[in-house]
This record gives sequence, structure tokens and C-alpha cells, in this order.
Amino acid sequence: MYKITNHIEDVKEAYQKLISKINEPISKSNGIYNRYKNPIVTAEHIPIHWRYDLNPKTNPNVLERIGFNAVMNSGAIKWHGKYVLCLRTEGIDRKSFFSMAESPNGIDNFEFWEKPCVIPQIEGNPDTNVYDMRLIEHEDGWIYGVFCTERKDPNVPPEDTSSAIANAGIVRTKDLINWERLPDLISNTGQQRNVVLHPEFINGKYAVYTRPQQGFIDVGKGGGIGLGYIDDMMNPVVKDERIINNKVYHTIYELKNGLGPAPIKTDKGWLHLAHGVRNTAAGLRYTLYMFMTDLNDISKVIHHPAGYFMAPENEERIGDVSNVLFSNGWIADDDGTVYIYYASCDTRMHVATSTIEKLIDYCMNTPEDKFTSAGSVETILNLIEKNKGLY
Ligand code: M1P
Repeated sequence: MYKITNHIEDVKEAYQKLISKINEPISKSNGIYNRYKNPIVTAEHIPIHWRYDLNPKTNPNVLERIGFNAVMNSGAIKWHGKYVLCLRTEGIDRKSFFSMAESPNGIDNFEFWEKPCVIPQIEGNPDTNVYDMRLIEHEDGWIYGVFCTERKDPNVPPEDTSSAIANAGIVRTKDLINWERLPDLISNTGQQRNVVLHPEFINGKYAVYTRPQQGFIDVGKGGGIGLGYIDDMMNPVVKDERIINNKVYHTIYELKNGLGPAPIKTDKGWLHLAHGVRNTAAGLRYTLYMFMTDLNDISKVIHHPAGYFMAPENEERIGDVSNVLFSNGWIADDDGTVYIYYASCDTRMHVATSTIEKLIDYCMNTPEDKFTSAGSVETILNLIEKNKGLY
């Protein structure tokens, strides 16, 4: 029979069981990456002392005092030997904020740090909501956090209580605990989301990937993954912004796209993970895709496999915003393992593992999109021809 509990010790026991659950790869794989069975962090992983008043005098009924809705889109970094995520943590009040959790092996046993991150505010212009942190170890010695800051659009009529303006907020740190707030990104477009800093200087400048957009949800005439340059992070004006990876009719990035985490440098080029969005009768569908840029010219896409790299599967398909995979964090380990951290449906975090070697192979040797059905058939025929005598 189902046990109704109001003992904090039961809550603690269930919590310990959850956070120490061992994860394992699922057997099905396309050879490119392995998904893991359990979500790695969910709203239920949020520490008990963030949710309950633990004093029996002031909480005799053991009621949860602060509720959480989701944990998703997380930045990632290897830090002092631990796999650390900067999680978009969302309360039932819809506000999201950042909190850190670490794991000894990158795939399970994620434990939250003691308190959520305190992000300093810009005087006179506080963030209403913050989300989707990208953590970048820049060669200037700082760890940058680039995130989306959202504020109500002041130019809409009073009855419009939804329209917002999104831009990139920027913080930097040396310890992942104390964050220094820098000015928000200054760019030509009305709105920006999915902004990511390139980890190296390019001709002495900071390089920044952008996603210019005209509206809050709709990119309008904007869109595509842009690249621009910043002289000084204390005055982050984006110059020479131009689109390097556009949205394209009848692809998985037809409606909009955006860069995920900062790219990984390899001897063959920079590996990029991004999300593409298309519209369907069931609403927007977000999938992940990859491309590779030139080591000597980061504006040049040199390989771009057709279609998606990962799409929502099974339980991943359902959540607050269904049919969404989103990633803004990955970790490349010294042994070549790549931990891909992704969220499903704006609800929970997962991990998949691959290797630098496999991701290079995937980017360089997967056929590119020919943008027509006949082109896709031609690609399949080429493979069948190549396989003659082998099947
Ligand atoms: O709800 C899906 C995603 O929508 C936005 O991404 P984009 O700007 O590319 O449309 C973001 O709000 C993201 O956090 C969210 O996961």
C-alpha cells in the first residue's frame, strides 16, 4: 500500500536514494554517442534545505515551503577534477536562476552546491529572469558566464504582459562562487539569445557567437548563428557581426537556430553543437545538430552533417515544453571523452557520452544536406554503391 509520509527523515532518505542512483548507458547507440538511462539532475534533486523549513517548531506538518519546477539548460565545466554544471533552476514561480551541481564521474551522483549562485544586478536595470548559462574558460584567464537576461518590453501597451526583451548578460569569475557582473552585450539587433564567447582571442579581440532576433520568440528577419568581435569586455560592443550558420528552408533549423556550448578545439577544426528549430502541427521542435569551423578562420563552416545529431526520444519527448532538446554545456576530458549535457523539454538534464575522435568523424564524414528529396536519395544511392559486395 502507498505510504503517506510526513516525516522529514523519510524525505531525506528518499532524497539520498535519488541523488546516489547509479547511471548506466542504454544499450541502443548509433555509434556516435551513448545516452544514459536516468536523467542526471531534476527538480527533485534540489536540496531539501532549499525547499523545507527544517525546524519542527515552525514546520510541524513538514510542508514543502518553496517549490521547484524544473532543472534544465546547463553550462558545464571540469573544475578541480569534478564535472560541474551551472544549472538553469526554475521555481514554481517561473523564475529561473543559476545553481551549481557537481559529479565525481560526469554521469551520476550530481550534488548541488550549498547555495544558489548570486548574480550581481545592473543598477537601475535588474534582470526579471535569467537562464541558459554558457561557461567559457577564456585564454585571458577568466571564466566567463554568458547567459540570457530577460526584462519586460517597455514599449508595448500595458495590456501586453508577455512581451519581453532578451539580451546577453555577462559575468566572470575565478572560483565559480564570486561572480563579477559586466555590462550586458551591446549589439545592433533588438534582442539576443544563445550568445556564446569563443574561448580564444581572434586577432587580439574577443569573438562572440550571437543569435540576433527581432522578436522575443520569433527571430523575424534576424536569426542564424552570428559571429562578431568585442574589443573590451568592460564595454562589450559587438562589431562586424555576421551570420556564419543561417536558418534554411526545409531543414531542422528552418525557423531558428542557436549555438549551444562554446566550441571544442580539435586538430581538425572547432566542433560546434547547436540547436535547430522547426515548426510542426504539434508546435516547435528543437533538435541538436553539429558543425565544424576552420581552425584558421572561425567564421568558415567546413563541415556540416545533414539533419539532427540528437532529437528527443521516449521520455525525453514530454515535459513543460514538449519536443525540445537543448544543450549549452559539454566537457571534453583529457582522455578524449566528451560529456554532452542536454535538457529535455525544458524540464530535466541528461548526459550522453562520445569522444573527440567520433565527433570529428561524424562531422567530417556524415553526408551534408542536399536540401531536396532527390538529393537525399542520391546520397543514399552513393552509400549503397560504395557498399557493393559488402552486404
Ligand atoms: O523552450 C525551448 C527553448 O527556447 C529558447 O530557445 P531559443 O531562443 O533558441 O528559441 C530558450 O528560452 C531556451 O531556454 C528554451 O529551452
